[in-house]
Amino acid sequence: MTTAATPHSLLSILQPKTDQPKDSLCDRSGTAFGGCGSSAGPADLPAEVWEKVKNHPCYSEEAHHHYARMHVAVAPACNIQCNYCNRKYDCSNESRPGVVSERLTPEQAAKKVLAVASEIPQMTVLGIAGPGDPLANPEKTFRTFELVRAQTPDIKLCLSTNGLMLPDYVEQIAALGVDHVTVTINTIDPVIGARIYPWVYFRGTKYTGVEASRLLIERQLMGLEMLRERGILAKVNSVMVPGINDHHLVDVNREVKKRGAFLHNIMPLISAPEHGTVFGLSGQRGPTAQELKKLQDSCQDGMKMMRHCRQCRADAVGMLGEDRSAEFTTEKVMAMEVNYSPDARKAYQQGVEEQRKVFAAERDAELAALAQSKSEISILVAIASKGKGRINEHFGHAHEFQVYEVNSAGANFVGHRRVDQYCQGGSGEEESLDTVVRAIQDCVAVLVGRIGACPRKGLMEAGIEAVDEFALEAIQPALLRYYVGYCERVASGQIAHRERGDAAIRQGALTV
Ligand code: CLF
Ligand code: SF4
Repeated sequence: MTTAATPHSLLSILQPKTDQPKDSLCDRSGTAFGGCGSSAGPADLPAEVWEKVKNHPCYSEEAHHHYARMHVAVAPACNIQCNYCNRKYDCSNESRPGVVSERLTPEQAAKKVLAVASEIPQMTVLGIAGPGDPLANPEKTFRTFELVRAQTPDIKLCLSTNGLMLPDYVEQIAALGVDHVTVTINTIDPVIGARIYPWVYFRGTKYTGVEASRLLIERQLMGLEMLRERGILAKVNSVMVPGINDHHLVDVNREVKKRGAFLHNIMPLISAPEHGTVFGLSGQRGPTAQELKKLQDSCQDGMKMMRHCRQCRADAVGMLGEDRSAEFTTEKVMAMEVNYSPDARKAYQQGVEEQRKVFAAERDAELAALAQSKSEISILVAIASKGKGRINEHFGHAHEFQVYEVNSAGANFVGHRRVDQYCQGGSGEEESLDTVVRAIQDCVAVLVGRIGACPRKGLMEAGIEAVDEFALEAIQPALLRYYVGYCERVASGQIAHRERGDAAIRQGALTV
């Protein structure tokens, strides 16, 4: 289980500055906004790469505030076994454990893509990510891509695989115009692999132990190189399993970088007995929020790190962090009158691009002002947002909080924290507030669209300042302005800056 530090009381940090411990001065390991990570912008990337990532919600952190993806669950079979997976559920390489998706035929899937594209003009990417492994179901996967490519050419095609069969299908992937492939690589050491993968089924033979892992790793790394040779953007997902591959993932990062991976997504193991997985039943814990951040930080030198993954379900629809799949069940989709208009979609997306330019200009203005700051302080701040890059969610309605690290170099996305909604049936729940506090207790503040007096008081007692003065504003500029004000209050002695504790990544069963 995760460990949670005792929250500081905000009242207790309203102390004279002389109380400030020396080690509370932040490190400056956070990097400048826009210059690193998947928040990279057009100035940081070759033009052809920027074209591929600019509206892909997974390959660009900044794009994920504005664009949506959808998955179609056409691939039920799998050819390996992972110790964090229970076959009753979706592939845990990209889905949270405990989630079951509705299986579709390629024809049903193609109709669903058309329906979603008509209703959600910001949906730009179709991904196939399970519920098993897409390349263990090649006919269904490629037939779906063919149908979608023919009917909706403005939608990018994306694939996520364990990599075992990637070398065999890379030509077909390239021929279909799939621009983005994710390979889940948890280790490059077969001995470590034997603790994660009990078996691999390859060309009619079942391999076990170290031999199975060696085969899988060879095929994954070979597949990665083949993708690079064909100019296909590759992302690597790794599941961080404390005590098994956590330290080793730095080596994985180095090797996948060498082989041309564009982005590395280190995800936390989500493990609980109710998932019925080997790890869940053996008590294997997932990482804490700060353990995950520390590992991601140690890997980001020269490599783009994805930190905004939501470990979505194999039939997810909508912006990352929201799930609209219930609006697009097979029954509803088959009954829908579809009105797909590429021109209407294009016009909507042009509007989004205009908005992004405005936000970027506001952010740059705040960054220019911040450049005068000599502060060494670094803080984490949580955001309540329901999309479009704004602070526009009521505290009590939030299913998740987005966490940013802010220092004098800028504001960087650190990750999201899933929580129980505080307002359930119109009234606040004390237990839900506890889960929110556990999830964001490494933050000094939460910026919200609105918040009531009770949760504001509860947060303050936990040392977290609730701030609604930036309601509806763009996230990045607001964070920078909050930071400047925070440093001024510290400098004037109004508050003392202290190190916060760790925070918990939610482990229990998740259904959306
Ligand atoms: Fe889907 Fe994956 Fe493509 Fe994205 S998801 S196949 S790359 S379109 Fe994205 Fe979801 Fe994380 Fe996957 S947030 S689980 S990384
Ligand atoms: Fe499960 Fe995915 Fe691993 Fe297959 S690749 S065993 S579906 S987590």
